[in-house]
Amino acid sequence: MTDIQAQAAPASMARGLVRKAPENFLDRADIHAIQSQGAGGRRAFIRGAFAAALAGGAATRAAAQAGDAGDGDPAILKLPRHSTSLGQPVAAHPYGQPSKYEGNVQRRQSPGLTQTNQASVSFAPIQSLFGIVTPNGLHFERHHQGWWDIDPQQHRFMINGLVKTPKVFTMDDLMRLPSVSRFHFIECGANTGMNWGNVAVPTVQYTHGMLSCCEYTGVPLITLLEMAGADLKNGKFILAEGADGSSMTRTIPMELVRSSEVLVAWGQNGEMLRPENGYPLRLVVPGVQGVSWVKYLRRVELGDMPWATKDEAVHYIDLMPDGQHRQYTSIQECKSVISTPSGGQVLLASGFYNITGLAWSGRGKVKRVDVSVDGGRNWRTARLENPVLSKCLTRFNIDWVWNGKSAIVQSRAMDETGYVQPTYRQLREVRGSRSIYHNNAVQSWLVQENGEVKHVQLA
Ligand SMILES: Nc1nc2c(c(=O)[nH]1)N[C@H]1C(S)=C(S)[C@@H](COP(=O)(O)O)O[C@H]1N2
Ligand SMILES: [Mo]
Repeated sequence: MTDIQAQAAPASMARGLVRKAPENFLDRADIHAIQSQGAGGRRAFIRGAFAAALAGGAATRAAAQAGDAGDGDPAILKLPRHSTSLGQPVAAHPYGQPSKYEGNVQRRQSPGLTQTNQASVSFAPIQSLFGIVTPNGLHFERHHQGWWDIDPQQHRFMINGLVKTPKVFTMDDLMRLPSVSRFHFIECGANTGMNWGNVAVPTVQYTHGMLSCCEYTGVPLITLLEMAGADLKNGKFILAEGADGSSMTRTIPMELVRSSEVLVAWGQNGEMLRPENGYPLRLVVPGVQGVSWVKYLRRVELGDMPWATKDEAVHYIDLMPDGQHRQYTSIQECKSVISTPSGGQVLLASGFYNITGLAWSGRGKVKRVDVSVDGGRNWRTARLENPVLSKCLTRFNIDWVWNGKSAIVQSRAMDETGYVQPTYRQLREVRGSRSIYHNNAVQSWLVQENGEVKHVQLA
C-alpha cells in the first residue's frame, strides 16, 4: 500500500465519490441545463447533502460518505417497490438496451466542427467507459459520405492485381475460413486535431473520442492473398477499397499484411459489425490510423508501389515547418489521456479520487504510464490494468487525495519500444504548428478549487 492509499483508506470507500454521480459525466452545457432546472437540480442537491455532512463534523462526514444508516437513510429503511413486488418479464426488446438511467452516455457530434449530413464524426464518450472495450453502440463514427446498411447476401469482396487468379468472395465464402479474434484500438488520425490550434475543447469526449477499442473477428488478409496466388516477391503494397460513395482507398505496406495482423473482419465485440462501422466487412489494420481501416470493404489490389490516392495525397498528411507535407504517417504513436478527472466533470468534494485513463501505442504494448497532478513537475507511475495487449487500449489507475486546491493532472505514456509521449512543446519543435492530424501530446486538465475541471494547454 502506498502512503497515499494508507492516508486515504477510510474515505476511499466513500460511495458517490469513487463511483461518481452521473452528472459528473455531463459536459458543461448539460450541467447548465440541470442547474437551470432550479435549486432542486440534482447537482445542487448533492452539493447540499455534502455541505450538510461536512458541517456536521468528522463523524457525520464519515458516516455520510460511507452510507451509514444511523441517520435513518430512507433509501435503506423504506423498502422500494423493486423489493416488494414482481419484476418485469423478459424484456420487450429482444436486443438489450442500457438502463434508462444511463441515457446521458452517448456518442456526440462536436459543436466546434463543421458537419454536413453525410461527412460527419461522432465521438465516443470515453469519460463514461470502464476497462478497455468500447461497447458497439458507443463506438465513434467517421463517415466521409454517410453510412449504409449493406445486404450481406449481396456483398462481394474481390482480390486482384499481382495475383495468379483474381478472386471474388461472398460473405459465406469468407466466414467458413479459419478466423481469429483480437483486441485492438482504432484511432482516427484527426483525433485531438482541434487541440493543435490551442482551442480549449471542453471535454475528453471531444479531445480524444475518435478512439475506440474492440475485439475484432475475421480472417487474416494474407490467407486470402495466398488463396489468390499472390506474387509476394513483387507485391509490396495493397490498395484497400470501400463500397460506399466516398471511394475510400488506402495504400498499406505488405510488411503489415505479411505479419498476419491485418484482418478482413466481420466481427466486432462478439457480434457482426455495426452498419456505421462497415457492416458486413471492414479492414482491421492494427496500430495504423483509422482511415486505413476501410469499411464496407469490397476490394484489395496487390501492387508494387503506393497509389497516392486522394485520401493519402490530400487528406491525412501533415504540413511540416519546412513547408513540405509528411505523407503515409500510418502508425499512431504512443499516447494517453486521463478520462477522470477530465474537462466538464465536477469533483463534488475534496478527498480520495481514482485517477483513471487510457494509454495506447500503434507500435506495440504500453510499458508504463506516469501521472502528474502538478502540471508536470512531479510524476508517479500508475497501475496498468490487465490485460496489456499489443496495439490495444490499456487502462491505467492511480490513487489521488485531492486537497481542494487547484491542480493540473496529466498522463504520459511510454511504449515497449521506449518511445515516450511528448509534451506540446516537444511535439511543436518537430512538427511546427500547421498540422491537423497525428497529435499525441500530453493532455492537461485543470481541476479548479470549486471542483470544476477545465481543459488547459501548457506552453
Ligand atoms: N468505406 C469507408 N471506410 C472508412 C471511412 C469511410 O468514410 N468510408 N472512414 C475512415 C476513417 S477516416 C476512419 S477514422 C475510420 C472510422 O471508423 P468507424 O466509423 O468505425 O469509427 O473508418 C475509415 N474507413
Ligand atoms: Mo479518420
